Amino acid sequence: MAVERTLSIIKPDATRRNLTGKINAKFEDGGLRIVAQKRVQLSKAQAEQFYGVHRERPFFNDLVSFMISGPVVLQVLEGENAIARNREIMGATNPANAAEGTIRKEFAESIEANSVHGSDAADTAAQEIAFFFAGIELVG
Ligand code: IDP
Ligand code: MG
Repeated sequence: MAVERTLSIIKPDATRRNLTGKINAKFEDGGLRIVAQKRVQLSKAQAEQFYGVHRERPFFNDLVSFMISGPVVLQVLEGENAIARNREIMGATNPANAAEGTIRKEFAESIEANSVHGSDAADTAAQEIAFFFAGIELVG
């Protein structure tokens, strides 16, 4: 196993309900370290670019509106197998399918307002981290 970094976003449904600390505890209890974190309001252009891979999907416009409906917490998580590990801690995209104890099972409101984003592979993790963080912000 290798130490990896992955991008996490605590989404507006969760920041609105003051769940940042509870979600961070899931990451830390799951063996991941939060090595960078900042709370921001995304612009429409940033959300569209970030989710550009989903541009042709029917839910794209709603997803962008949701992601700019309130502040998000951008994070870099680090640990052994962090990319896959974070996806396990998050749970399935649709909370109806998420396993017991996962963030989405416990906190998600819907398939769209599902509380967290996590990178899905090494290349997207590197791209997504670089999209939101400068090298100087990553101290490990
Ligand atoms: P992921 O976040 O589990 O990687 P993706 O398929 O990459 O899931 O979708 C990105 C985000 O788009 C999801 O987290 C969710 O917020 C939203 N989304 C995905 N599928 C649907 C859908 O069928 N309806 C509404 N929103 C969706
Ligand atoms: Mg995804």
